[in-house]
Amino acid sequence: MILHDFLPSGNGYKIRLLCACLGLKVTLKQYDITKGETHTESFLAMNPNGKIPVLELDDGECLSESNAVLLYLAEQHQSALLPNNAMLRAKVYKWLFWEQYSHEPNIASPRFWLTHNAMTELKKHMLPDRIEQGRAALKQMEDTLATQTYLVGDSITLADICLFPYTHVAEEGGAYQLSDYPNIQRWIKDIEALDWFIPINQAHII
Ligand SMILES: N[C@@H](CCC(=O)N[C@@H](CS)C(=O)NCC(=O)O)C(=O)O
Repeated sequence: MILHDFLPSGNGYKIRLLCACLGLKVTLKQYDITKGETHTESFLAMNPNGKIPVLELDDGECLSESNAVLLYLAEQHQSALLPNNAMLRAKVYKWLFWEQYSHEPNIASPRFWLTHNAMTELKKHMLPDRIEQGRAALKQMEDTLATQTYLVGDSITLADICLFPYTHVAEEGGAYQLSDYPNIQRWIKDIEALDWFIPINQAHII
């Protein structure tokens, strides 16, 4: 498999983490999204949305949307990261959908604007509201992690693989302080201690 990716991307890192956890061999092909490298004709043929990550399977089929890729790989490998129990599975879905609407736009986007010189007047105007919503999102994770080890109970699931990437770098850009969220800090340390863990800037997976 080939993962079309950009190393600082949390969306790409979700898939790299899952491949590391499942022991899946994947080759990274990197694109500089700051130079528009995902808007070429050949890239748009893989993902008309012009965004990494895209997972290219061995038969040439391409799948985009990080959380769809997580679900596909976990199902293919019948991983316990996607529980069989219908309610637990639905709770995993809940966090994946929540991430795309309530977490990623408020935590990942400001990080990118602030660290990649991508601030515009419009984004400056949007920033305070995004930060307020980002703090509310982190508070929801903080409260959940006060009573359980992981986001869906006491075993790691896809919900944690999905939420870890942008949460652990939330401070980059200066919009958030993780010291305000001690349960999240404990959860980050627990995930970093897992034997298959790889850091966000590691291009070689297994
Ligand atoms: N909802 C998508 C978001 C993907 C996304 O935002 N990708 C960004 C990098 S993290 C990108 O490729 N941006 C380049 C562009 O929009 O030109 C997912 O979860 O995969």
